[in-house]
Amino acid sequence: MADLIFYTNPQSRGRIIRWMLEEVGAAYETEVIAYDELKSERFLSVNPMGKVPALKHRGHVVTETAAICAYLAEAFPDAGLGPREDERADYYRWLFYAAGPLEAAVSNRAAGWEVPPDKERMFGYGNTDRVIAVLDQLLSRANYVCGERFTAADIYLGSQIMFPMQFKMLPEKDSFVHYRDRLQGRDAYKRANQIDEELIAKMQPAQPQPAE
Ligand SMILES: N[C@@H](CCC(=O)N[C@@H](CS)C(=O)NCC(=O)O)C(=O)O
Repeated sequence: MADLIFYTNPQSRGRIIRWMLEEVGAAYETEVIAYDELKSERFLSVNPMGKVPALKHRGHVVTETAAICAYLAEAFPDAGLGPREDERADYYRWLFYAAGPLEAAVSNRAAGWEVPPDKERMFGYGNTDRVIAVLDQLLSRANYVCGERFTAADIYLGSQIMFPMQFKMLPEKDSFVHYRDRLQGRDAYKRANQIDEELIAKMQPAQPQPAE
């Protein structure tokens, strides 16, 4: 059994972890979990939330996509994806911003719900437009979360921008588009994408062939 077991579905946030794993470069085994198997007893024993992605490393389970990214960056320091000392503030700040305020704001908006103005104080993200404006400020001042160096925080934050933008759930601000283009040019991103696209193709039912 491999040291690293990656539980995923290629049509899920597992794509973020595939990208992270490809950046890390360590050997890993993939277990594809179909959506109708997520609440099976077998998978619930890995993640009681019945959600993917999940990772098992030397017998220890990590769930939550942002936590898995941070964990892998720390477990494989030679990949250089964790923060240097002077990058820690930005790294943690924006990693948690993406997993908390950004994700909640984008998914609530996609579900057609906005925080009523008189309740903004109660919600960690307050107001969706402000969340987006702050992100725009961040990405207008530097190429990456920690300045000029790519880190695991870009894998997570970048994915939380790229996916919603693809589905028109986030506006195509110039700073987001330039950031997306920088990230999508990475070899590990392309490799990860290809692996998941191939898995999706295999999962599709075979199409009837035209008669000769
Ligand atoms: N907070 C979790 C969310 C994971 C999540 O919602 N995964 C979705 C796929 S993108 C899932 O497994 N949905 C299936 C279900 O809830 O039954 C994370 O960041 O990893």
